[in-house]
Amino acid sequence: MARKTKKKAGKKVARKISARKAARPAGKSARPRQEPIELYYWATPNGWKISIMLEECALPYKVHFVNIGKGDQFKPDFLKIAPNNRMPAIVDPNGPGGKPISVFESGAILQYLGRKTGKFYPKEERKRVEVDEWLFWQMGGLGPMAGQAHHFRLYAPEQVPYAIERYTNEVRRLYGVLDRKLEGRDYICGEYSIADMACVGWTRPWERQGQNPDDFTNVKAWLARVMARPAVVRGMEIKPEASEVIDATKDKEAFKLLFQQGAPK
Ligand SMILES: N[C@@H](CCC(=O)N[C@@H](CS)C(=O)NCC(=O)O)C(=O)O
Repeated sequence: MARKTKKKAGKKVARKISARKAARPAGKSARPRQEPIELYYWATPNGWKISIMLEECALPYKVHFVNIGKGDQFKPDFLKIAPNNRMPAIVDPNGPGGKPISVFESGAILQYLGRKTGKFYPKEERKRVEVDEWLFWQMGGLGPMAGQAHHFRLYAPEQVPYAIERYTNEVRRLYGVLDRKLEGRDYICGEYSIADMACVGWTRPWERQGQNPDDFTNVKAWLARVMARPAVVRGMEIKPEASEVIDATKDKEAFKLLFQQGAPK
């Protein structure tokens, strides 16, 4: 279990998580020490992808909460590493050539960490292509469509039946695609990979997307399998202080910020 310490710096809360120290076989030279990866995160399906991967790889990391309900995603310092003003993002102090690198877009971060560690991202080209296909399927399909379903079903200030129907149906279609892919497999691409990590947070809230998991028995079993992994549980447990969390369905300012281009010009 990763050791956790918490410190408060003004309004920001950072959490430092150190990796489990693997016992080094006698006679093996020490690898350069991995300094903690800086994780810019909020507890959402896209944020979880990265906290799960960091936990699965037992990499040391430090969490910077990007409070998207309060507009942290528009702060100039954050935009330097995440020009799309969306979290997650990371800064790896031990990037290529031993120099720091920042990465934004959750799919790119998963691939980067997979290449860096050699874990959960196969090296063999055919297998890697398959993982990429399902990662991009999540990035371009399941994530955006489920996000729109959440928006129109739960957050939109007015009921738009056309949009609710369109996105609920599209998510249903995508669940069907995933269900067929999972037939006879424990994980999306056979072995557990970054494709599973990308999808789990987006299928967990199936209820909010108007779906019935009993219609997709392979997805239901896979979700239970992935959710039972201790690293997934730890990755999804990382939460800001309750007082920092704003419910955009109830808070008008947060709603404007998130959904009505409330970003400072
Ligand atoms: N394609 C991006 C999407 C990231 C994204 O949409 N993040 C959301 C939270 S899940 C966010 O930062 N929202 C802030 C906002 O909408 O202003 C990725 O996968 O990294």
